Amino acid sequence: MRILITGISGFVGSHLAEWALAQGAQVIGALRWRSKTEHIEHLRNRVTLVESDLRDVLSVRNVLAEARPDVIIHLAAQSFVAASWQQPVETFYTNVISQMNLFEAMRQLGTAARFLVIGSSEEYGLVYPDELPILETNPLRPLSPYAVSKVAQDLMGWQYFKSYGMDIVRARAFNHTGPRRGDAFATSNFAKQVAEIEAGLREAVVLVGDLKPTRDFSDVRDIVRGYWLLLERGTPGEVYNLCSGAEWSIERMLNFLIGQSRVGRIEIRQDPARLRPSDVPALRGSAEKIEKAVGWRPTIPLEKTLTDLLEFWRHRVQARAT
Ligand code: A2R
Repeated sequence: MRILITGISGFVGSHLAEWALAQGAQVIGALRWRSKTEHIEHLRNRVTLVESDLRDVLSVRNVLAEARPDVIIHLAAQSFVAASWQQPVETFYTNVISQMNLFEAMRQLGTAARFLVIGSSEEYGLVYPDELPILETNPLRPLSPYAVSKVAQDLMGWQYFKSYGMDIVRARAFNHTGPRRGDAFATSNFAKQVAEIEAGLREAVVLVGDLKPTRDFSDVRDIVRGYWLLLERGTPGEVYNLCSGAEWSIERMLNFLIGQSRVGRIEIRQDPARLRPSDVPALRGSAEKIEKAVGWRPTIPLEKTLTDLLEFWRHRVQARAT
C-alpha cells in the first residue's frame, strides 16, 4: 500500500511514518523546502520525500501525480491553538485551503485514494458538564480560530464525500502528546523546562499558563494506530473521536512531570503571556464509536507518555548543551 502523509516532518507525521513502515507500507511524505526534518532524519532512507507547499494548488497536483497514493492522511496544518489567535488568517488559509487544494487536485487527476481528514476535539469547544463524555453527535461550538478551521476541514470532508462520493473518513483526535511534541504545547513545554532545570540551564522555576483546564490526553503512538485503522476500515463519510475517556488537569500533568525530576524543589510561577483569550474548560470524549467500528482503544498510560516525553527532552537538552 502506498500512503501519502502530508506534514510528515511534524510531530504526528513522524510517528505515523514509523507505524506505516512497520506495517509494510510504502511511505511518501510531503513537506516544505524549509520544513525542519529532525523528527524524520532516522527514516530518510526508508521514505520518499516530496516538496510541496499545500497552499499552492499546482504544487499539490505535482505531489499527487508523483505519489500515486492508495491512501492519504492529511496531517499538515497550522496546528497550534494559541498561535491561531495571533495568526487567524494564516491558520484558516493553511488549514482550510490546503485541504481544498488536495480535494480539488484529486478530482482533477481522478485520484481515488481513501482520504483521512484530521479534525480535533477543539471543534466541540464549549461543552456543558451534562454533555460529557463528548460523542460525535455533540454540538460543535468552536472557541478559537484554530477550532473554526478544523470544523471547516471536517465539514468539507463530509461535503466532498456527499457531493462527489469521495472515499473520505473523518477523525477528531483529542489531545495527544509524547516524544517529539513541539515545545509550544503545554505538556512538552513543561517537560522541556524541567529538563533544562535538571541540566542547570535555568533557575528552578517552571513558567505556566492556566493550569485549571482538564483535557482528555492520549499517547501519540496510540493515536497514529487509530488513524491507521480508520484508513484501513473506517466507514466513508463517518466521523470518529479518538480519545482516552479519562480527564487530566494541566496541573496534574505538571505535577507528575515535576515529581519525575531529579532536582529537589521546583517553583511553579504563572506567566500572564501564557493565558489565552478564551479557553475550553473541560474536554473528555467517548471513543465508543471507533472501538465498535475498528476495535481501537488506547493502551499506553499517560504516566508512560509523560515519562517518555521528559526523557526525550533530557536527551535533546543534553545534545544541545554538548
Ligand atoms: O511548517 P513546516 O514546514 O515545518 O511543516 C508543517 C506542515 N505544514 C505544511 N506543509 C505543507 N504546506 C503548508 N502550507 C504547511 N503548513 C504546515 O504541517 C509540519 O510538518 C506539519 C504540522 O506539524 P505539527 O505542527 O508538529 O503538528 P502535529 O501535531 O503533527 O499535527 C498533525 C495534525 C494537524 O492537523 C493538527 O491540527 C492535528 O493533527 O491536531
